[in-house]
Amino acid sequence: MTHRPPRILQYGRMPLPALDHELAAQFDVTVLSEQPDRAGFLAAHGADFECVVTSAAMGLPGDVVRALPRLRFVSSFGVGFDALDQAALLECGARVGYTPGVLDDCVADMAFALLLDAARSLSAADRFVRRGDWSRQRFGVHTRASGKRLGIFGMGRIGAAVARRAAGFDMEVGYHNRRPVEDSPHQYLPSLMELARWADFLVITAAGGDSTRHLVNAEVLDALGPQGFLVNVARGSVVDEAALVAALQQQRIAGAGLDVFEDEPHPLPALLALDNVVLAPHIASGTQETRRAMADLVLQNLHSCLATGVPVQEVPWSAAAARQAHSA
Ligand code: NAP
Ligand code: 8YV
Repeated sequence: MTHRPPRILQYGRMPLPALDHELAAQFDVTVLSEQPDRAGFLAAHGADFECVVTSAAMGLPGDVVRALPRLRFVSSFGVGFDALDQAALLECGARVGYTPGVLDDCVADMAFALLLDAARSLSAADRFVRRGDWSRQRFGVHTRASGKRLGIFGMGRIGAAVARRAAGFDMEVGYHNRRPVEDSPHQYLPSLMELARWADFLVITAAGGDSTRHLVNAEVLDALGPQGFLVNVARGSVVDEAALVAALQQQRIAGAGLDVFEDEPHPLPALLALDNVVLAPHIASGTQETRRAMADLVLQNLHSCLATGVPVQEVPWSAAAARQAHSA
């Protein structure tokens, strides 16, 4: 008897092409984004799928979840789950796996790359040399990063990795979360406003979603002040991007380094015209090593779900709902 591999609905192409190949080799995969009539396909075949693979960037909207009446497992490439429709997934009782931990170092490295670039105007210096301006004028002097105050908004896994790097730059670290972290050696600031007022560099590593939407607004940027720098490697939604553009244009803050934007892949056009901001296309986890580790965890979560019903790494609200259902 031939053994049929399990059917998987892949929401779109994965951020590591090797993972597309591995999924296709191990499962019977249909890529939803490649169906000419997505809604028609879901209406005709939605009931055939128990497993979905997606990514933090693509997410999983409620209309797709609701079109899959037998959905049991989701495996997402990434740690952010703000683009997965939590209500729809809880409603259908699917167990949701994700990839925390394995990307902390690379995302923290990127936070420091953006911080140093913004402070020392490295990207602007590169443009200056390439334009041939060096033989005509001086580049100017910029801002020291070592020994300054680093404010971390979101002292979770990635925030802690940023704090560890700060030690190498002799920086004093403060942070804000909704709750202080037990046994943290760093100073807790009870509000984001106080953290921004205290910090020279404000690095955002808090989760995205409704609870953090636009928390970094014009008032917080003014608290950071004209000598202060903002770095965002978390989610664009945490920052009011229009307010940030105004603060950068009016030099009410000194500069910014951004890996994430409110409407990806469309940063506000005004950002592109500014020399005091460094822009990256959501690549903080984008190294071969880290994307490989994320891909391995996507596969492990899938195999574990199929073998035991439970992913190796489960999104907190999915795990909490399963615990509750178990104890009821
Ligand atoms: P984590 O360990 O869960 O940390 C998230 C932190 O955010 C926690 O310290 C949490 O503390 C804080 N937080 C959440 N909601 C908050 C609120 N309303 N106010 C204040 N603090 C809040 O997550 P992680 O693994 O470090 O990842 C953090 C985020 O980075 C992810 O959610 C993802 O969006 C982003 N990310 C981006 C990239 C990229 O490529 N740019 C890569 C990976 C991750 P409390 O719960 O105590 O408030
Ligand atoms: C992903 C991310 O690479 O993990 C996350 O939350 O934002 C990044 O690591 C990106 O979302 C691709 O899915």
